[in-house]
Amino acid sequence: MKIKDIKVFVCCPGRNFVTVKIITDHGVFGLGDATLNGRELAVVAYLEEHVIPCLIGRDAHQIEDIWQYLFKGAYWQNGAVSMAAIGAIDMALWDVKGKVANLPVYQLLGGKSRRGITVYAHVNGESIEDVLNHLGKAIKEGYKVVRLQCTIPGTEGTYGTLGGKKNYYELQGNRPLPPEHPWSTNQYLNFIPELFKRAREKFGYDIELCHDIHSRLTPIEAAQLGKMLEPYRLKFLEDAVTYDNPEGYKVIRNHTTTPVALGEKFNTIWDAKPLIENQYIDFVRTAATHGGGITSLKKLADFASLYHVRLAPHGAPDLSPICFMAHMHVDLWAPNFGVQEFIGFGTPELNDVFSFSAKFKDGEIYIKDKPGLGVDFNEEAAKQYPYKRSYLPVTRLNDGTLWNW
Ligand code: GCO
Ligand code: MG
Repeated sequence: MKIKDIKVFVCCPGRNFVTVKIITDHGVFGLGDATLNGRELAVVAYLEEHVIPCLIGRDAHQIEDIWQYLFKGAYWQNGAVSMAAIGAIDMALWDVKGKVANLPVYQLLGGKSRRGITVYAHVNGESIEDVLNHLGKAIKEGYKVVRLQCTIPGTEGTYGTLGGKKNYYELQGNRPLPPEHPWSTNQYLNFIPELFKRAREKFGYDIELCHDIHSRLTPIEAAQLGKMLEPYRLKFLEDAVTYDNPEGYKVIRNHTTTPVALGEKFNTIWDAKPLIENQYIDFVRTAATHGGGITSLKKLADFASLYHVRLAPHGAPDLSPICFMAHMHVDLWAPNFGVQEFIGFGTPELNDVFSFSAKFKDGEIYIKDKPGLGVDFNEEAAKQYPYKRSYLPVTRLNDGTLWNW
């Protein structure tokens, strides 16, 4: 079964997505997500100019060889742009294989290890009261794990909060240049323990809680925060510091028993390797799109399992439903799955372009057994939502120094 054609679509049903469609000479097609938030067209060029011409005529069944060919064969390895391109091709090939085998992808990985996929919801607000109200609603809806983010008083545009935006804190569109947000570590460290204290006072310890620092702290500051949060027993603290220096995570580990999650920006298993083998982290958050596809996640899961590290795949809205469904299959299979980030099933615009069958019940997601990934892409609908150049924000300290957003 040969690869006959590969198409790349860019659309913006609320935010930008890059979608890859691999068409085989048997008529079967597969879909992949190549979205790299704020740098979408770089991946399109990488695919169209450098990847697709090499793949036409190749055997669509040789997923592993194609992965190696695109990774090792390029000489220039790693990097978010190239790995998003490889991730999309890889997902699309697993989709094709599943359709040909007439089996859902999780069956090809080894079958189900669990009944449903436990997810964590985003709960955010402009004040502690606001967050607690939303947390109460999330618990009523059935969530068992929730991530809490709150505006730090005086710090407009705090990561993870709405700050006047209607739907989602990172909602894109018509941003001619990156917006800039202020940041004060001191105010943040003064405030966050109170948020979790109040959440525990009001809702007790049955609900599992997480928090995303979004790489705003230094290792010793993150260690301090982890220690201050110990009485509130978090499921994990996410992205405490940037991951470029794994030793930073050693500092955190040496000072606190608050569990740590990392990896939404990992592009390869080698990014994760020192953090996992030194047991500096508890959850690895690599996404199929940014980490080179299902083939990569399969290896990462097996490697992580040797060190009691569990998967908590990235599930932000800048990953398309194709990546979401790829995660559903990996999560169903992986013996060391932990929890899946989940931001809901999407807006009407999104569901106009992408369709998939999944339902939420009692904190878990269940997918319908369909051959392949079980997701569809409506090319005609996508044309109604043309690409809009857009950026993630940047952060500056009060004195103007550029900081990690
Ligand atoms: C998360 C992430 C996202 C990222 C986004 C960047 O935990 O879901 O941190 O919110 O900021 O994916 O494009
Ligand atoms: Mg995050």
